[in-house]
Amino acid sequence: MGTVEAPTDALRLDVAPGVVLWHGRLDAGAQRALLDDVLARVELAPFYRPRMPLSGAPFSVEETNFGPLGWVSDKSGYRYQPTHPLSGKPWPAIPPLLLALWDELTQYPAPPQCCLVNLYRAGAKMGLHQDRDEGARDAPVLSVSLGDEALFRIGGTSRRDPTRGVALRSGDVLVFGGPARLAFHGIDRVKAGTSGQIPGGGRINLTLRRVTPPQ
Ligand code: MD3
Ligand code: FE
Repeated sequence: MGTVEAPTDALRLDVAPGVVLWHGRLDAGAQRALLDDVLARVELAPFYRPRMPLSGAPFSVEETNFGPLGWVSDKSGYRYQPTHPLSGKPWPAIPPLLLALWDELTQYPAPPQCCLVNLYRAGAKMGLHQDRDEGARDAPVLSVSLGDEALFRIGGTSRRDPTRGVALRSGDVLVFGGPARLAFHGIDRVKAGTSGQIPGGGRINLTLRRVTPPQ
């Protein structure tokens, strides 16, 4: 696996225990290359709109996945599955640049199995939640932001814990591990038109996860 471009001006910020923000980790060229790769793979696994378990209420975010296991949500619940819910086809592979970033920034001894791709068009947001559908809780989660700026919110492991807001810009990379792995988090809002990078507008977030324990 090759080394990922490391801009000398990338800034490591310790946002909270277990949360590291690599501000500006991908430079403009790397963002462009990753976005082109992501959009080519999305042709093979189009965005769809997930629905809430039980109620069937639609998400404001559209989603797809890359990798052996994709995270999906519909009326019957949340789960990981190897195929796209509409086409029934296997998800495309995870982009090599993201696999290299995972190795470099997490040092976890096994590759990620899921790259969840979230598309935020105008007005889309994601309520405060925990990611707890994964068996491999010792593995960190790594997220990459592309496109318009977002206001990310992170709290503690109880919904009542105080939260803080963090601006996420295109090229930023977040790693969540240890005490932050089960922290409540969400996206309050996306500032429309702040990047112009995503065709049709908005923001794309790529989240890498290990789903099952290695071996
Ligand atoms: C903190 N996505 O897909 S990424 C998600 O920007 C999700 O689309 C948001 O939350 C987005 O589940 C936030 C940052 C993130 C991802 C996973 C986490 C933060 C996390 C898991 C544990 C703790
Ligand atoms: Fe999440």
